[in-house]
Formats: sequence, C-alpha cells, structure tokens
Amino acid sequence: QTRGKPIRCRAAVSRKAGEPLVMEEVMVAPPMAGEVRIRIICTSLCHSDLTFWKLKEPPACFPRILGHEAVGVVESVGENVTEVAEGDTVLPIFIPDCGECMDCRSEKSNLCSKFPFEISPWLPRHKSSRFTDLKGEVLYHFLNVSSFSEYTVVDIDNITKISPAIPPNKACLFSCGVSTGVGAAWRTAKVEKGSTVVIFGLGAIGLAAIVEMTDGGADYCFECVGFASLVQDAFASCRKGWGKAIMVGVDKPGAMLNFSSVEMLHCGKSVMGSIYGGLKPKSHIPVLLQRLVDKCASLTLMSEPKPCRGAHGLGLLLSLPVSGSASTSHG
Ligand code: CXF
Ligand code: ZN
Repeated sequence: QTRGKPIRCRAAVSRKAGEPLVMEEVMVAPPMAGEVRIRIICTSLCHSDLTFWKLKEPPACFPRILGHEAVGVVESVGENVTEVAEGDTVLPIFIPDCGECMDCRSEKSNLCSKFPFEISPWLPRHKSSRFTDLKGEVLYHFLNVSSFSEYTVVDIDNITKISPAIPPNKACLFSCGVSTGVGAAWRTAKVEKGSTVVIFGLGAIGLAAIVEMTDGGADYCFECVGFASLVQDAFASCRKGWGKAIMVGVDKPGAMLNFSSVEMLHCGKSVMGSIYGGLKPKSHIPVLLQRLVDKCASLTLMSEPKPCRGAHGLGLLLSLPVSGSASTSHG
C-alpha cells in the first residue's frame, strides 16, 4: 500500500546537458490536489527529449527527469480527482486540457488558458516538484510528464484515460509523436481529400501526417524536422493563392523564421504553428485510439510485439545510442 506515502523507485536522471542519463533511486512524493501519481509501464523517446537534454541555456535546467511519451497505470490520486481512479490505464500528455477555459471549450484551439503551456521545471498547478534524489535535492519535471521514471506525478488536466486493451508500446506514441503528426494534418491544416501534400522530414510525425504526395506546388507543406530554415523551404513549396506551410518540428528555443514581407503579401500563402497537432487531448485522443483499434483489428497487428515494461523497458531504451544516428520520433 503506497497511497499517501513517498515512493522510492528508479529513474533515469539527466544531470548535465548532453551527458548520459544516470539510473538512480529517487523519491516520488504523493500527488497533491488535482494531481495523479502513475506507474509508468511504457515510455518512448521523442526528439524534444533530445533537444532539451542537449540544451545548455534556459529553459533547460538540471537535474531533470526527461521523457514525455508514455503509458501508465494510476497508483493514487490527489484530492478532488474524480476523473480517474487507482488501476486505470492513462496516457499522460504534455499539453493540458482543463475542459473549462475559453480555449478548451472552443473547437478552434488546444491551447488551454488555465494552465498556459510553458517549458517549466515544475508541475503546473502547484508550481513545484514531486521528485527528489536520495540526498534530498529537487529534481525538475519536464513537459508536465517526466516519464523516464518508474513512477511520476502528472496533473489530471494532462491525463487522458485509455483502454487497457491497447498495447502500451503503441498507445505510448500517441502521447506525442504520432498524435502530433496526425493532428497536424487533421486538426491544424484540415487537409481535404484530393489535396497535394509535401512532408519535410519523414519520421514518426511526418509519416503520421501523410495523405498522399504529388508533384507541383502543394496545398499543404509540413515541416516535421525542427529546422526553422526548412519552414522557409516548406513555405516556398506551397501553391500560391491558398498553400499552407505548417510548422510541426521543434527547433532550438530562440530560432527565428525569415520571410520576405513582399513575398508573404503577394502570394496568398500562410504559415501556421501547431502544437500537439492542434489536438485536444481528452476529446481527440480517444477518437484516434479507436481508429487504431479498428485498423489493427483488420490488420491483426495488435498482438505483437510484446510491450516493454517498467525498468526493463527503460533499461532497454537507455542502452540504445541517444546521439548520432539514433532514430527518434520527430526525426
Ligand atoms: C514539443 C512542442 C514544443 C515544445 C516542446 C515539446 N512537442 C513535443 O515534443
Ligand atoms: Zn514530443
């Protein structure tokens, strides 16, 4: 029985920019009001983890527990949490969905204004950390999730309940990469059947954004790598009159876009930003997961391979190269 008590468990701690993560024991405090403590059963690596692992300037901060693509099981809930209960399977998602603010109630936005998205070292509601190392030093959170730990604490507004029947190694990718790509096509660009589409960067996000590819100036051009300069190429590849370049990849904080104002004015094209593909975590993710279930049922894909679990999965992940040619979900 761990409810209400601190949990001692293993985590992969990022102590210094660009240096190997350190597997160590950490303390995870019980959830405060509006929060949920979850046992991570599967986590994957997104390119944004690498970006913030390598970054030396703020908003980078260390020591930190990275990781934001994950599936977990609720271990305990804080006061006022009724949406999930102990034992539920959940997908932590880095953008909040409070369901009450003007933006969460609007179909046009996924940018909650109760907890505006920021790269913060804290959990959003109480602006504090639930992690300490065994010396009592605070460990910072990452993207409201911090999944490179056997247990983590996440705000209820950053949690979507999912069916335990979906293999965690597949559901996990909906926490960020795959949803971001699918959402960019579905919710941000609203690509119609018959449109021409170009994807710059065919990683998990780019692949998830595909409709079809044709030659010529395209109706929609998605930048999925995270190079500001490539957004200009995407913009240049758009059809005049109505073409849209959609920014999906994440460049370093501070990277600037450079467009000729005349070109912008005369061409009738637009550039759009898209975080989490414009998806609303609590309403759109169940729809996407149901599509996965339907598709996999017809393709008999759901039964293999076995999901990676807990520390074994984490260990496996950490044994992979994390620089150079490593394949990650944005890249
Ligand atoms: C990113 C979006 C921009 C801030 C960091 C996280 N999304 C997912 O990796
Ligand atoms: Zn991500």
